[in-house]
Amino acid sequence: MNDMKTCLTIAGSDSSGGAGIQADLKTMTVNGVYAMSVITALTAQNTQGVTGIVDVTPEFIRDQMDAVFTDIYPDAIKIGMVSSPEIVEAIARSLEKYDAKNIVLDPVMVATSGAKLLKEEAMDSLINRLIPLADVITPNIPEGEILSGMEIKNEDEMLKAAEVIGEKYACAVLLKGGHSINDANDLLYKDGKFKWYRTERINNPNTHGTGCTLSSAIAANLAKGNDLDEAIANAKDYLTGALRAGLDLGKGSGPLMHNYKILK
Ligand code: PXL
Repeated sequence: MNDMKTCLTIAGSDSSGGAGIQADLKTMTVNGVYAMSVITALTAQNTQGVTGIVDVTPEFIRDQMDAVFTDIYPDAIKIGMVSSPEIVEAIARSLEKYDAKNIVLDPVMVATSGAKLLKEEAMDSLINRLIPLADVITPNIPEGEILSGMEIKNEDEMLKAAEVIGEKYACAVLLKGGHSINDANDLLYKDGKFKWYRTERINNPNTHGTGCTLSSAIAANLAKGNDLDEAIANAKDYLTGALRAGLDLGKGSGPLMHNYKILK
C-alpha cells in the first residue's frame, strides 16, 4: 500500500496542451498526486484560438464519473469547462451520488482568446447546481463581474464583488486579480472574512492556462491535506514558479512550464 493522494479533473480538453484537462493533469502530477480526468468537451485549439468544440454527451460523462468513483475515489476534485445545462446536471448528480469532497470550481466562461466555453443557458445551472457543491470557486475578474453583477476596476471593487458573490451564492470565493486589476493579487472571501494572496508579478506573456493551473493546484493541495488557506498559498507559489521558468512555445500566448521542478 502507499499513501498517494488522488485528484480528479472534470474539464474540457485543450489540444494545445496549455489549458483544460492537459494543464490540470500536468499540474496535479507535478504537485505529487495521482491525477484522473472526466472529459466534458473536446476543443480544437492552439495558442492562437479555439477553432472547434465538441461536447461529450451527459450519459458518457456519467459513465466516466461512475468508472472513476467506483474504483479510485478522488481525494479532491477540480471542475473546469462545463458547457451545457445537461452536462452540469450530469456532473452534479454524480458528485451527489458519490458524496464527493474537496471540490474546487473554476467557473470557466470565456477562453483567454475570447472563445465562449460556457453556453449562456448553462449559467443558471452552474450557479444553482455546481456552486452549492463547491468548497471554493475561483472566478477571474470578467467572471467575477458576471457573478456579482458589478464592474470590478480596482482592489476596493474586488473587496465589494467578492463579498457580493460569497453572500449571494453562500460560497467561498477566490477572486483572481490577474485580469486587468493587477497581476498577481487574489482575494479570498470566506465566512465573512477577507484574505489577500499577494505574489510577485512575473513579466511573462505566456499565460495560457493559468486559471486552470491555479484551480487544479489548489485541488491537488487539498487532496494532500492542506487546509484551504495553505492550498491557495502553495498553489500560487507553484504558478509563480511555472511562469518564472518562462517557456515560450506557439505563436500566441503560450503555455506554462509545468516541469520546471523536474528540470531543476
Ligand atoms: O482557461 C479556461 C479554459 C478551460 N478549459 C478549456 C480551455 C480554456 C481556455 O482556453 O480551453 C478546455
